[in-house]
Amino acid sequence: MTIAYIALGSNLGARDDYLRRALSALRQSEGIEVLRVSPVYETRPVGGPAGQGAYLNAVAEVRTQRGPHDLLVVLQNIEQQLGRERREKDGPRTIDLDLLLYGDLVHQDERLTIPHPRLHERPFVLQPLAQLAPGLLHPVLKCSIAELLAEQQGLRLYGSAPGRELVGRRALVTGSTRGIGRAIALELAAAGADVLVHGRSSRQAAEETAERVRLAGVRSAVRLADLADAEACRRLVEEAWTCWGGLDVWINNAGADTLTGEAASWSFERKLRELLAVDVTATIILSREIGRRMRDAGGGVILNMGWDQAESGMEGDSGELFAASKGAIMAFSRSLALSLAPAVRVNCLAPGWIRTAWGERASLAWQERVQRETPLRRWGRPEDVAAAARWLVSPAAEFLTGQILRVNGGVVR
Ligand code: A4P
Ligand code: MG
Repeated sequence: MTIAYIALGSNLGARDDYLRRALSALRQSEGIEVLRVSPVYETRPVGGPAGQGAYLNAVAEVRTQRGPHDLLVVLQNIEQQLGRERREKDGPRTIDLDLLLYGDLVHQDERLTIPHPRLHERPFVLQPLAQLAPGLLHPVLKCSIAELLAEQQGLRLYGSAPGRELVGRRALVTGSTRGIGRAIALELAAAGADVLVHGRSSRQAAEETAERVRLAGVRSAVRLADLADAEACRRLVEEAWTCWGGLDVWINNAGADTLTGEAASWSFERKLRELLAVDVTATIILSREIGRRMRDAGGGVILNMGWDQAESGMEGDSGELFAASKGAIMAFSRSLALSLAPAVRVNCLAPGWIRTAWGERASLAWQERVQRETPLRRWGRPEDVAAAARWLVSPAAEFLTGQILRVNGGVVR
């Protein structure tokens, strides 16, 4: 799954109708999920023959399983469906769909150049793109979209750029080699934070995440530790703290996976012991250790990971197991917030049905149940949780501590 950005432009005929139809065709394309669309801007034509009409321009953010060439073919097919004729360079067109960015890919062949070669010099692309992702780093030029836009306007950003609200913050995310933890690590990096990646044993997976983090133009390093071991937890805090001379953000995301792989066939009691050790005891030890250091150093933010149904209840072994472990984390987080206020903020996220390793393989009955029980009618994505985490650890949330934020598609029971 890759996040890509697509530019839309039209300056012939019913321009807004062409944009609407192009977006609707994108939404209906298999393997493409339109996440967000920028405002539409009316813009003066750049280049091309004299006297052509003004353009409407917008940018769409999509999430896709398709490769970049495949995605380009989809875009060209939509252009064709909508009556695009290719005549002169930069001539008027009913619809133009360009692939601006495809993750952090840098690529060039005769069919496709990524990032789009003129992206950085065109306000009609940069302005709508900056509405969606001001902090996104151009993978070649290594400056943010907001900076590129300012440059086109003859301005220079002074101080921290928009969308880079965590510049200078040092963060650690436990369990960030995959799934939700990885999404959080990448999201904090996109906001400008340096991120320490933690994994249990796979150095390779951790290094891969760290490599991705660095592409956002920030520092990253890897620390491995088995959180089921209390001594390893204390060592992790010590090593992480000394790595960059302190930490500003600590996110306890790691949890034992008792749903997939070999663990799925463990006895109830073995699963319980594992969840209590990795989810509960480790979160408590880590947050107390790091919380004390942050308080002594003058401040910091801790974020823990609960579960929305720990409060409402869910039937079955997994419901009981996660209610006991995640419920404990949620209750503990409130008390710790009181202990560490006002210097350190402590909050908790309570995700609902998020499509991670288990969700990918869940039975049809589960898929239907998730749809039925979620008012927003879809699985949550790791990125949904990451977006909430980014906000909760940012200065924008500085008046929030001791809170539990449900990221669950609207379930209120
Ligand atoms: N191609 C290579 N890389 C890409 C990519 N990342 N995305 C190749 C899309 N296409 C890419 O494109 C020409 C060839 O570029 C394709 O065969 C593809 O394989 P095209 O869409 O057939 O032709 P075009 O649209 O004339 O070229 P292009 O490059 O899309 O033009 P531009 O640079 O986008 O300029 N003024 C305003 N205000 N608003 C506009 O939207 N657009 C243009 C078009 C000019 N002036 C404008 C606007
Ligand atoms: Mg084009």
